[in-house]
Amino acid sequence: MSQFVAQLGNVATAIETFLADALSAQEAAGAPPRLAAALRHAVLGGGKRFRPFLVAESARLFDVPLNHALAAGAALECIHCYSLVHDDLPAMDNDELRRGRPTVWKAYDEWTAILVGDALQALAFELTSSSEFHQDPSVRCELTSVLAIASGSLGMVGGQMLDLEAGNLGSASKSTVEDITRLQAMKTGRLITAGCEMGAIVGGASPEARAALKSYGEHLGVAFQISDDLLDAEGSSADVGKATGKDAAAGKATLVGLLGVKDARAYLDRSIASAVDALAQFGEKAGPLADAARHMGYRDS
Ligand code: GRG
Repeated sequence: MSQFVAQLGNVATAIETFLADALSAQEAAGAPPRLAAALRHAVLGGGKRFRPFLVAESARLFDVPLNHALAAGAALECIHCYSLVHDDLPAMDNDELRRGRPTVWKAYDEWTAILVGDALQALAFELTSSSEFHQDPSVRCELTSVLAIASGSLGMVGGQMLDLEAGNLGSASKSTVEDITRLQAMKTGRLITAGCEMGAIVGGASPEARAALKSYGEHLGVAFQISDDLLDAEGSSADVGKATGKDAAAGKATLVGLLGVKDARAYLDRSIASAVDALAQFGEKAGPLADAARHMGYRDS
């Protein structure tokens, strides 16, 4: 088993418990039961927890134990889960299957799914700003700021806007490689990069070390997205746990669609190599992060 797969499993177990506890605390404090149940459906029992892994492994480079990186990792996972719940809505991607189960709007209804996303976004910032998890106020402030910027108009939401705009207004067919890389860097890449930076913040990294992790995250984000597009083009729905073949059917602009599978794979390989190079200063300690980048070359879910 690669260092990446082993460590991803450790982080996933710890994050599952952390998130379950956070939701239980809200339930005990009186959160409405229907919302609480839908939140559990959205957040627990699925997901690779790849973004919390990035937070934990980036922080571990500075000798931060896993427990101390969980709140930041869980906050990032809350933003990610909210984005999936909203993306699956009929008004957006209109998906009925996510993580091998019915999407939240399908299992409940649309208004509940909208409120689940809203509640998860609020929970994310409750976690980054809580003194229970980080004593240093400047760490809380920086975590909150990095996550907010990566999530908003200049990051994930902005990228989603460009994507839906191109699809709904029919301009996707005119997209260039530059358009697609910018859109994907915002929609998917910014949260991945934020995970690496949040680990650096929790670890009190030097500006140089933080910049190296940011660069790693940017290349990894590109690799992640191309591998996701390849899975959509080539993977089976049962393996991937969500509908596949949707990009082509929806006429969505992707690098795989524009460059073809062979050139997209070459782009993927270059991104993986650049991600691994960016970790040079951390030596063997960055083994699981380097493995994570290499894993993008042979992802099956
Ligand atoms: C609704 C504001 C808003 C944004 C949505 C994330 C996103 C933006 C859309 C999802 C569309 C999509 C499939 C993007 C590809 C990259 C991606 C986020 C894949 C899913 O992430 P994984 O593979 O999923 O980490 P798990 O289930 O393991 O957490």
